[in-house]
Amino acid sequence: MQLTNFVARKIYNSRKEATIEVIAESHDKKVMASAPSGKSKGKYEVQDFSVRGIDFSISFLNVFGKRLINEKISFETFADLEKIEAIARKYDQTKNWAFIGGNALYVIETAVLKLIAMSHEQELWQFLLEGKHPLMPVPIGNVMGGGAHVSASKKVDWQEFLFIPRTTNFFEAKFVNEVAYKEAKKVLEDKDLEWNGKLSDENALAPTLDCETTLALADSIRNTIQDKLGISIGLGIDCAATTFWTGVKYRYHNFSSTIKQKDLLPEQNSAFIVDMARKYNLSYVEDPMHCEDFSGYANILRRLKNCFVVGDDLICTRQERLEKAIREKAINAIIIKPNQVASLLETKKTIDFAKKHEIVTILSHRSGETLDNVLAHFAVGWRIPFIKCGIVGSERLAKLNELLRIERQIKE
Ligand code: 2PG
Ligand code: MG
Repeated sequence: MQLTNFVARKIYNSRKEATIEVIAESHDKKVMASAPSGKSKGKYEVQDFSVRGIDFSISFLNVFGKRLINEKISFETFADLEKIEAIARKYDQTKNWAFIGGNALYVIETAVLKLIAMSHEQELWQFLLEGKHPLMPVPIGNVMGGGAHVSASKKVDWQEFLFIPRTTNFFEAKFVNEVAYKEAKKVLEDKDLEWNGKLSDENALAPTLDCETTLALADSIRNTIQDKLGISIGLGIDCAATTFWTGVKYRYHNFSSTIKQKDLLPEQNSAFIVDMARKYNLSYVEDPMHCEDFSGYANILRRLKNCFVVGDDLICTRQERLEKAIREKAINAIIIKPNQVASLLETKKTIDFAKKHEIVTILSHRSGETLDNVLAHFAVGWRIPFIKCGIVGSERLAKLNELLRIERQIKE
Protein backbone atom coordinates (compact mmCIF):
# COMPACT_ATOMS: atom_id res chain seq x y z
CA MET A 1 0.00 0.00 0.00
CA GLN A 2 1.26 3.47 -0.90
CA LEU A 3 -0.26 6.79 0.06
CA THR A 4 -1.64 8.82 -2.84
CA ASN A 5 -3.21 11.70 -0.95
CA PHE A 6 -2.94 13.06 2.57
CA VAL A 7 -4.49 16.08 4.29
CA ALA A 8 -4.30 17.12 7.94
CA ARG A 9 -6.69 19.70 9.34
CA LYS A 10 -8.10 21.10 12.56
CA ILE A 11 -11.29 19.82 14.16
CA TYR A 12 -12.68 20.05 17.71
CA ASN A 13 -13.01 17.29 20.30
CA SER A 14 -15.88 16.62 22.72
CA ARG A 15 -14.47 19.26 25.10
CA LYS A 16 -14.45 21.78 22.25
CA GLU A 17 -10.64 21.82 22.20
CA ALA A 18 -8.79 21.91 18.89
CA THR A 19 -7.37 18.62 17.69
CA ILE A 20 -6.12 17.00 14.46
CA GLU A 21 -8.03 15.02 11.86
CA VAL A 22 -6.36 13.50 8.84
CA ILE A 23 -7.74 12.14 5.58
CA ALA A 24 -5.49 9.60 3.91
CA GLU A 25 -5.96 7.93 0.54
CA SER A 26 -4.40 5.09 -1.32
CA HIS A 27 -5.86 5.01 -4.86
CA ASP A 28 -9.59 4.32 -4.40
CA LYS A 29 -9.32 3.68 -0.62
CA LYS A 30 -9.92 6.55 1.77
CA VAL A 31 -9.81 6.73 5.58
CA MET A 32 -10.01 9.33 8.29
CA ALA A 33 -8.41 9.39 11.72
CA SER A 34 -8.45 11.89 14.57
CA ALA A 35 -6.70 12.28 17.91
CA PRO A 36 -8.21 12.52 21.41
CA SER A 37 -6.81 14.53 24.36
CA GLY A 38 -6.74 13.98 28.10
CA LYS A 39 -7.45 16.45 30.90
CA SER A 40 -5.98 14.53 33.83
CA LYS A 41 -2.83 13.89 31.83
CA GLY A 42 0.00 11.81 33.23
CA LYS A 43 3.37 13.43 33.85
CA TYR A 44 5.04 10.75 31.70
CA GLU A 45 2.80 11.16 28.67
CA VAL A 46 4.24 12.56 25.46
CA GLN A 47 3.50 16.18 24.59
CA ASP A 48 0.15 16.04 22.74
CA PHE A 49 0.67 18.91 20.28
CA SER A 50 3.90 20.67 19.27
CA VAL A 51 5.35 23.12 21.79
CA ARG A 52 4.92 25.61 18.93
CA GLY A 53 1.16 24.96 18.95
CA ILE A 54 -1.32 22.71 17.18
CA ASP A 55 -1.05 24.64 13.89
CA PHE A 56 2.60 23.68 13.70
CA SER A 57 1.68 19.98 14.22
CA ILE A 58 -0.86 20.26 11.39
CA SER A 59 1.56 21.98 8.98
CA PHE A 60 4.20 19.41 9.84
CA LEU A 61 1.78 16.55 9.07
CA ASN A 62 0.91 18.02 5.68
CA VAL A 63 4.61 18.18 4.76
CA PHE A 64 5.21 14.72 6.22
CA GLY A 65 2.30 13.21 4.29
CA LYS A 66 3.64 14.66 1.02
CA ARG A 67 7.04 13.16 1.76
CA LEU A 68 5.55 9.68 2.25
CA ILE A 69 3.68 10.09 -1.06
CA ASN A 70 6.66 11.45 -3.04
CA GLU A 71 9.06 8.83 -1.73
CA LYS A 72 6.49 6.11 -2.58
CA ILE A 73 7.02 4.44 0.77
CA SER A 74 5.16 1.17 0.91
CA PHE A 75 3.32 -0.19 3.92
CA GLU A 76 2.23 -3.82 4.14
CA THR A 77 2.46 -4.90 7.79
CA PHE A 78 1.86 -3.44 11.24
CA ALA A 79 5.65 -3.40 11.76
CA ASP A 80 5.96 -1.13 8.70
CA LEU A 81 4.77 1.74 10.90
CA GLU A 82 8.42 1.81 11.90
CA LYS A 83 9.06 3.53 8.55
CA ILE A 84 6.91 6.46 9.70
CA GLU A 85 8.66 6.62 13.06
CA ALA A 86 12.14 6.51 11.53
CA ILE A 87 11.35 9.56 9.38
CA ALA A 88 9.54 11.33 12.22
CA ARG A 89 12.65 10.87 14.37
CA LYS A 90 14.67 12.83 11.81
CA TYR A 91 12.45 15.83 12.51
CA ASP A 92 12.03 15.32 16.25
CA GLN A 93 14.68 13.82 18.54
CA THR A 94 12.93 14.78 21.79
CA LYS A 95 11.90 11.87 24.02
CA ASN A 96 8.31 13.11 24.28
CA TRP A 97 7.68 14.25 20.68
CA ALA A 98 7.63 17.85 21.85
CA PHE A 99 8.60 19.26 18.47
CA ILE A 100 6.01 17.60 16.20
CA GLY A 101 3.47 16.67 18.90
CA GLY A 102 2.60 13.09 19.90
CA ASN A 103 -0.91 13.37 18.49
CA ALA A 104 0.56 14.13 15.05
CA LEU A 105 2.42 10.81 15.10
CA TYR A 106 -0.56 8.95 16.60
CA VAL A 107 -2.99 10.19 13.98
CA ILE A 108 -0.80 9.49 10.94
CA GLU A 109 0.03 5.99 12.19
CA THR A 110 -3.64 5.30 12.82
CA ALA A 111 -4.65 6.46 9.34
CA VAL A 112 -1.88 4.48 7.62
CA LEU A 113 -2.75 1.38 9.66
CA LYS A 114 -6.40 1.64 8.57
CA LEU A 115 -5.25 1.78 4.93
CA ILE A 116 -2.90 -1.19 5.39
CA ALA A 117 -5.81 -3.30 6.71
CA MET A 118 -7.96 -2.18 3.74
CA SER A 119 -5.22 -3.10 1.30
CA HIS A 120 -5.48 -6.64 2.68
CA GLU A 121 -9.25 -6.44 2.27
CA GLN A 122 -9.76 -6.85 5.96
CA GLU A 123 -11.34 -4.79 8.67
CA LEU A 124 -8.74 -3.37 11.03
CA TRP A 125 -9.73 -5.64 13.95
CA GLN A 126 -9.41 -8.70 11.69
CA PHE A 127 -6.06 -7.55 10.35
CA LEU A 128 -4.67 -6.99 13.86
CA LEU A 129 -5.85 -10.41 15.03
CA GLU A 130 -3.51 -12.16 12.57
CA GLY A 131 -5.76 -15.21 12.51
CA LYS A 132 -6.23 -15.47 16.28
CA HIS A 133 -9.68 -15.88 17.81
CA PRO A 134 -11.42 -12.54 18.43
CA LEU A 135 -12.14 -11.49 22.00
CA MET A 136 -14.87 -8.98 22.77
CA PRO A 137 -13.86 -6.57 25.57
CA VAL A 138 -16.04 -5.93 28.61
CA PRO A 139 -17.11 -2.25 28.64
CA ILE A 140 -16.31 -0.48 31.91
CA GLY A 141 -18.98 2.21 32.24
CA ASN A 142 -18.31 5.61 33.78
CA VAL A 143 -21.62 6.32 35.56
CA MET A 144 -20.68 9.17 37.91
CA GLY A 145 -17.64 11.41 37.96
CA GLY A 146 -15.86 14.47 39.27
CA GLY A 147 -12.30 15.70 39.78
CA ALA A 148 -10.57 17.27 36.80
CA HIS A 149 -13.40 16.17 34.50
CA VAL A 150 -15.97 18.45 36.15
CA SER A 151 -15.85 22.24 36.13
CA ALA A 152 -18.35 22.85 38.98
CA SER A 153 -16.99 24.23 42.25
CA LYS A 154 -18.79 21.55 44.29
CA LYS A 155 -18.03 18.09 43.01
CA VAL A 156 -16.84 14.65 44.04
CA ASP A 157 -13.01 14.46 44.35
CA TRP A 158 -12.54 11.10 42.65
CA GLN A 159 -12.72 11.24 38.89
CA GLU A 160 -14.82 8.18 37.97
CA PHE A 161 -17.29 5.73 39.51
CA LEU A 162 -17.29 2.71 37.24
CA PHE A 163 -19.59 -0.25 36.60
CA ILE A 164 -18.15 -3.50 35.28
CA PRO A 165 -20.85 -5.92 34.09
CA ARG A 166 -19.80 -9.54 34.57
CA THR A 167 -20.87 -10.90 31.22
CA THR A 168 -18.89 -11.74 28.12
CA ASN A 169 -21.80 -10.71 25.90
CA PHE A 170 -20.94 -7.16 24.80
CA PHE A 171 -24.52 -6.24 23.88
CA GLU A 172 -25.71 -7.29 27.32
CA ALA A 173 -22.84 -5.50 29.10
CA LYS A 174 -23.49 -2.24 27.25
CA PHE A 175 -27.16 -2.53 28.17
CA VAL A 176 -26.31 -3.02 31.87
CA ASN A 177 -24.20 0.17 31.85
CA GLU A 178 -27.03 2.12 30.24
CA VAL A 179 -29.50 0.89 32.85
CA ALA A 180 -27.01 1.82 35.59
CA TYR A 181 -26.69 5.31 34.15
CA LYS A 182 -30.47 5.81 34.06
CA GLU A 183 -30.88 4.45 37.56
CA ALA A 184 -28.07 6.72 38.84
CA LYS A 185 -29.82 9.72 37.32
CA LYS A 186 -33.01 8.89 39.22
CA VAL A 187 -31.08 8.31 42.44
CA LEU A 188 -29.15 11.61 42.15
CA GLU A 189 -32.33 13.57 41.44
CA ASP A 190 -33.71 12.12 44.64
CA LYS A 191 -30.63 12.09 46.93
CA ASP A 192 -28.31 14.87 45.76
CA LEU A 193 -30.40 17.97 46.27
CA GLU A 194 -27.73 20.28 44.87
CA TRP A 195 -27.26 18.29 41.67
CA ASN A 196 -28.62 20.28 38.75
CA GLY A 197 -28.04 17.85 35.91
CA LYS A 198 -24.32 18.64 35.59
CA LEU A 199 -22.26 16.11 33.64
CA SER A 200 -18.55 15.34 33.50
CA ASP A 201 -16.44 15.73 30.35
CA GLU A 202 -17.21 12.07 29.57
CA ASN A 203 -20.95 12.61 30.14
CA ALA A 204 -20.95 10.83 33.49
CA LEU A 205 -23.34 12.30 36.05
CA ALA A 206 -21.51 14.79 38.28
CA PRO A 207 -22.75 14.65 41.87
CA THR A 208 -21.98 17.37 44.42
CA LEU A 209 -21.38 14.73 47.09
CA ASP A 210 -18.26 13.44 48.84
CA CYS A 211 -16.46 10.27 47.71
CA GLU A 212 -17.93 7.86 50.25
CA THR A 213 -21.52 9.07 49.83
CA THR A 214 -21.16 8.76 46.04
CA LEU A 215 -19.67 5.28 46.45
CA ALA A 216 -22.51 4.22 48.75
CA LEU A 217 -25.02 5.40 46.11
CA ALA A 218 -23.12 3.55 43.37
CA ASP A 219 -23.19 0.41 45.52
CA SER A 220 -26.95 0.63 46.08
CA ILE A 221 -27.50 1.26 42.34
CA ARG A 222 -25.39 -1.82 41.64
CA ASN A 223 -27.58 -3.90 43.99
CA THR A 224 -30.81 -2.61 42.45
CA ILE A 225 -29.65 -3.47 38.93
CA GLN A 226 -28.21 -6.82 39.85
CA ASP A 227 -31.61 -7.76 41.29
CA LYS A 228 -33.49 -6.34 38.32
CA LEU A 229 -31.36 -7.85 35.56
CA GLY A 230 -29.87 -10.88 37.27
CA ILE A 231 -26.37 -9.97 36.07
CA SER A 232 -23.53 -9.55 38.53
CA ILE A 233 -21.76 -6.18 38.40
CA GLY A 234 -18.35 -5.14 39.69
CA LEU A 235 -17.83 -1.65 41.05
CA GLY A 236 -14.74 0.48 40.48
CA ILE A 237 -13.21 3.92 40.93
CA ASP A 238 -10.62 6.01 39.13
CA CYS A 239 -9.29 8.34 41.82
CA ALA A 240 -6.85 10.09 39.44
CA ALA A 241 -5.08 10.88 42.71
CA THR A 242 -2.30 12.95 41.16
CA THR A 243 -4.90 15.63 40.41
CA PHE A 244 -5.46 16.29 44.13
CA TRP A 245 -1.92 15.54 45.41
CA THR A 246 -0.27 18.73 46.67
CA GLY A 247 3.23 17.27 46.77
CA VAL A 248 2.84 16.49 50.47
CA LYS A 249 -0.79 15.50 51.02
CA TYR A 250 -3.97 14.48 49.22
CA ARG A 251 -6.30 17.44 49.43
CA TYR A 252 -9.98 16.43 49.39
CA HIS A 253 -12.17 19.46 48.79
CA ASN A 254 -15.38 17.59 49.50
CA PHE A 255 -14.51 15.01 52.13
CA SER A 256 -17.75 14.25 53.97
CA SER A 257 -21.05 15.81 54.89
CA THR A 258 -19.54 17.03 58.15
CA ILE A 259 -15.91 17.83 57.20
CA LYS A 260 -15.72 19.92 54.06
CA GLN A 261 -12.01 19.82 53.35
CA LYS A 262 -9.46 17.34 54.50
CA ASP A 263 -5.79 16.68 53.82
CA LEU A 264 -4.69 13.06 54.00
CA LEU A 265 -1.09 11.94 54.31
CA PRO A 266 -0.09 9.15 51.88
CA GLU A 267 -0.57 6.40 54.55
CA GLN A 268 -3.96 7.88 55.46
CA ASN A 269 -5.02 8.03 51.81
CA SER A 270 -4.07 4.41 51.14
CA ALA A 271 -5.86 3.36 54.35
CA PHE A 272 -8.95 5.30 53.20
CA ILE A 273 -8.89 3.64 49.77
CA VAL A 274 -8.46 0.14 51.26
CA ASP A 275 -11.24 0.82 53.74
CA MET A 276 -13.62 2.01 50.98
CA ALA A 277 -12.67 -0.89 48.69
CA ARG A 278 -13.45 -3.43 51.43
CA LYS A 279 -16.63 -1.76 52.63
CA TYR A 280 -18.12 -1.42 49.15
CA ASN A 281 -16.57 -4.55 47.70
CA LEU A 282 -14.69 -2.79 44.90
CA SER A 283 -13.19 -4.91 42.15
CA TYR A 284 -11.32 -2.05 40.46
CA VAL A 285 -9.23 0.82 41.84
CA GLU A 286 -7.41 3.04 39.32
CA ASP A 287 -4.70 5.55 40.25
CA PRO A 288 -5.42 5.52 44.00
CA MET A 289 -2.07 7.26 44.71
CA HIS A 290 -0.04 9.92 42.87
CA CYS A 291 2.03 8.98 39.85
CA GLU A 292 5.43 8.63 41.56
CA ASP A 293 4.27 6.48 44.47
CA PHE A 294 4.92 2.92 43.29
CA SER A 295 5.21 1.68 46.88
CA GLY A 296 1.85 3.26 47.77
CA TYR A 297 0.21 1.24 44.98
CA ALA A 298 2.06 -1.89 46.17
CA ASN A 299 0.77 -1.34 49.68
CA ILE A 300 -2.83 -1.20 48.38
CA LEU A 301 -2.37 -4.20 46.06
CA ARG A 302 -1.02 -6.29 48.97
CA ARG A 303 -4.05 -5.52 51.09
CA LEU A 304 -6.85 -5.93 48.54
CA LYS A 305 -7.94 -9.36 47.40
CA ASN A 306 -9.77 -9.91 44.10
CA CYS A 307 -9.39 -6.31 43.07
CA PHE A 308 -7.69 -4.78 40.04
CA VAL A 309 -5.22 -2.15 41.19
CA VAL A 310 -4.85 -0.23 37.95
CA GLY A 311 -2.01 2.03 36.81
CA ASP A 312 -2.93 4.84 34.42
CA ASP A 313 -1.01 8.04 35.24
CA LEU A 314 1.49 5.78 37.04
CA ILE A 315 2.50 4.01 33.82
CA CYS A 316 1.36 6.23 30.90
CA THR A 317 1.44 3.15 28.61
CA ARG A 318 5.26 3.13 28.83
CA GLN A 319 6.97 -0.24 28.99
CA GLU A 320 9.86 0.98 31.17
CA ARG A 321 7.40 2.26 33.79
CA LEU A 322 5.45 -0.98 33.59
CA GLU A 323 8.68 -2.92 34.18
CA LYS A 324 9.28 -0.88 37.33
CA ALA A 325 5.69 -1.43 38.49
CA ILE A 326 6.05 -5.18 38.00
CA ARG A 327 9.36 -5.25 39.90
CA GLU A 328 7.76 -3.35 42.77
CA LYS A 329 4.53 -5.41 42.64
CA ALA A 330 2.62 -2.14 42.39
CA ILE A 331 -0.26 -3.10 40.08
CA ASN A 332 -2.09 -6.06 38.58
CA ALA A 333 -3.82 -4.12 35.78
CA ILE A 334 -2.85 -1.36 33.37
CA ILE A 335 -4.65 1.34 31.40
CA ILE A 336 -3.61 1.47 27.75
CA LYS A 337 -4.07 4.82 26.01
CA PRO A 338 -2.29 4.83 22.64
CA ASN A 339 -1.85 8.60 22.50
CA GLN A 340 -0.03 8.63 25.86
CA VAL A 341 2.99 7.30 23.95
CA ALA A 342 1.94 8.38 20.42
CA SER A 343 3.51 5.31 18.79
CA LEU A 344 1.23 2.36 18.01
CA LEU A 345 4.28 0.10 17.93
CA GLU A 346 5.18 1.13 21.46
CA THR A 347 1.56 0.75 22.56
CA LYS A 348 1.54 -2.83 21.27
CA LYS A 349 4.88 -3.58 22.94
CA THR A 350 3.50 -2.42 26.28
CA ILE A 351 0.36 -4.53 25.80
CA ASP A 352 2.41 -7.63 24.95
CA PHE A 353 4.73 -7.06 27.90
CA ALA A 354 1.75 -6.65 30.24
CA LYS A 355 0.13 -9.85 28.98
CA LYS A 356 3.38 -11.77 29.33
CA HIS A 357 3.52 -10.75 33.00
CA GLU A 358 -0.19 -11.42 33.63
CA ILE A 359 -1.05 -7.77 34.07
CA VAL A 360 -4.66 -7.24 32.96
CA THR A 361 -4.96 -4.76 30.08
CA ILE A 362 -7.71 -2.14 29.86
CA LEU A 363 -7.94 -0.01 26.72
CA SER A 364 -9.16 3.52 27.39
CA HIS A 365 -10.61 6.56 25.66
CA ARG A 366 -9.58 10.08 26.69
CA SER A 367 -11.87 12.62 28.32
CA GLY A 368 -11.64 14.79 25.18
CA GLU A 369 -12.74 12.39 22.44
CA THR A 370 -13.52 12.47 18.74
CA LEU A 371 -15.87 10.37 16.59
CA ASP A 372 -13.03 8.05 15.55
CA ASN A 373 -14.02 4.48 16.44
CA VAL A 374 -10.56 2.96 16.06
CA LEU A 375 -10.43 2.05 19.76
CA ALA A 376 -13.05 -0.65 19.08
CA HIS A 377 -10.73 -2.21 16.49
CA PHE A 378 -7.68 -2.04 18.75
CA ALA A 379 -9.64 -3.70 21.57
CA VAL A 380 -10.86 -6.68 19.53
CA GLY A 381 -7.77 -6.95 17.31
CA TRP A 382 -5.31 -6.86 20.18
CA ARG A 383 -7.54 -9.08 22.35
CA ILE A 384 -7.80 -6.61 25.21
CA PRO A 385 -10.25 -7.91 27.83
CA PHE A 386 -11.64 -4.54 29.02
CA ILE A 387 -12.45 -1.19 27.41
CA LYS A 388 -13.22 2.08 29.18
CA CYS A 389 -15.02 4.30 26.69
CA GLY A 390 -17.97 5.85 28.53
CA ILE A 391 -21.68 5.17 28.27
CA VAL A 392 -23.41 8.05 26.48
CA GLY A 393 -22.61 10.88 24.05
CA SER A 394 -21.83 10.51 20.37
CA GLU A 395 -18.03 10.27 20.78
CA ARG A 396 -18.42 7.42 23.29
CA LEU A 397 -21.21 5.73 21.30
CA ALA A 398 -19.00 5.77 18.19
CA LYS A 399 -16.80 3.15 19.90
CA LEU A 400 -19.61 1.23 21.60
CA ASN A 401 -21.70 0.99 18.42
CA GLU A 402 -18.68 -0.21 16.45
CA LEU A 403 -18.13 -2.91 19.07
CA LEU A 404 -21.79 -3.94 18.79
CA ARG A 405 -21.37 -4.22 15.03
CA ILE A 406 -18.15 -6.24 15.37
CA GLU A 407 -19.80 -8.57 17.91
CA ARG A 408 -22.69 -9.21 15.50
CA GLN A 409 -20.23 -9.88 12.69
CA ILE A 410 -18.24 -12.34 14.84
CA LYS A 411 -21.42 -14.22 15.76
CA GLU A 412 -22.70 -14.48 12.16
C1 2PG B 1 -8.48 8.64 32.79
C2 2PG B 1 -8.84 9.37 31.51
C3 2PG B 1 -10.03 8.82 30.78
P1 2PG B 1 -8.07 11.74 30.75
O1 2PG B 1 -7.94 9.25 33.72
O2 2PG B 1 -8.63 7.43 32.90
O3 2PG B 1 -11.13 8.59 31.56
O4 2PG B 1 -8.93 10.74 31.70
O5 2PG B 1 -8.34 11.40 29.34
O6 2PG B 1 -8.54 13.12 31.13
O7 2PG B 1 -6.63 11.52 31.10
MG1 MG C 1 -7.40 7.27 34.73
